[in-house]
Amino acid sequence: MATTRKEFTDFFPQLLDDVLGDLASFGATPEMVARIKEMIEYNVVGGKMNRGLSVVDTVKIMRGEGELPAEVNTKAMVLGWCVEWLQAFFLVADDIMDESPTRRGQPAWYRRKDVGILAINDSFILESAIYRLLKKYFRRDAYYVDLLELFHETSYQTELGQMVDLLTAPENDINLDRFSIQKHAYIVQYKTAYYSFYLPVALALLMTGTPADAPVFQVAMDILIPLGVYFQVQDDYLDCYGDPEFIGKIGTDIEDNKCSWLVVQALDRVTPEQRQILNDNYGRKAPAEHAQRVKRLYADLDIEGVYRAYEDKAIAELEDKISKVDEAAIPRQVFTAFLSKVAKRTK
Ligand code: DMA
Ligand code: MG
Ligand code: MG
Ligand code: MG
Repeated sequence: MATTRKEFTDFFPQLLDDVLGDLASFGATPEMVARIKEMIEYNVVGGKMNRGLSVVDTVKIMRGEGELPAEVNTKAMVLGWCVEWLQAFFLVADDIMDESPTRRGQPAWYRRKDVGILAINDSFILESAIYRLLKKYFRRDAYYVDLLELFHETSYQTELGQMVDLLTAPENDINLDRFSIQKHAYIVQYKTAYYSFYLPVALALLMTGTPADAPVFQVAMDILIPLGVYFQVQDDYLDCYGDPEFIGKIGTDIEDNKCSWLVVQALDRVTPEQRQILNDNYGRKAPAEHAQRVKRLYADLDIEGVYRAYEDKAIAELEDKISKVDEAAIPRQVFTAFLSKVAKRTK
């Protein structure tokens, strides 16, 4: 049975207590503890939790379903929440860098009057909490160092992806030549696919006793990276076409001059006149007419239709890849469970 959001959420207070309790040994005053508590609750909870749930579900599938023994369940929950903590770290920083007004239906953390630039340091604290939890629950396990390396390497991958994402989108310097399908592919693989898709499964593999150098990690990577790329293409699509009420965030990719999948596809199809329109309207923070003009151009090029065709093809290719996985190495269900959560998502 797949883990429910309630089971997963019910585990959170224990981990929050762990992180807050541990602050005493760092000389934290009650005021510091209260602030960190508020910061963690604001940023770590409230998402879809698919990444965290996937860790627990993958552990269940790897062990052959059934209820997990209490100790295994606890460890899987901790790793799942560590992925959610990592996500919170990236999102707090991402919203500052993208100047996003909202996240998960509330003001982005840095937008709060009592936070502002402190949000940068708060993102570091969110990251550090991961290593406090790993130490508490895993330091005696043979694979502790493998967990640490995996979190470190995945963070590095994400940071490199974020760097290219931002370098490709300078303010007040519009140059459509910077955008390309290859550039987009690098950005989404690095900024999203590793931490959102490969990490949860790799953690579950380590937890269930897979040696860190086993070939199955590459098998998982070969499916989860394309799945993650598809997921970020959806995110780019929803930035423009999603309902902000429903997705909990207001899109900023056009205004931010982002190398989004939509603009890359548009560039592949524009006439010279249409390219000029893009050139004159993309990447402008204000007035809103600029972004509106870009959206009209997307409509003229039927970018939504291009997206739907891409989506069908991506799903078919992933299903084909999954069908070829050797069940003896890793159950296909690890991947089908993931794909079914992501395919045709609207949030
Ligand atoms: C997301 O990129 C990547 C990370 C590492 C948070 P994004 O800015 O498109 O995400 P969102 O649309 O959620 O702001
Ligand atoms: Mg963003
Ligand atoms: Mg971003
Ligand atoms: Mg986005």
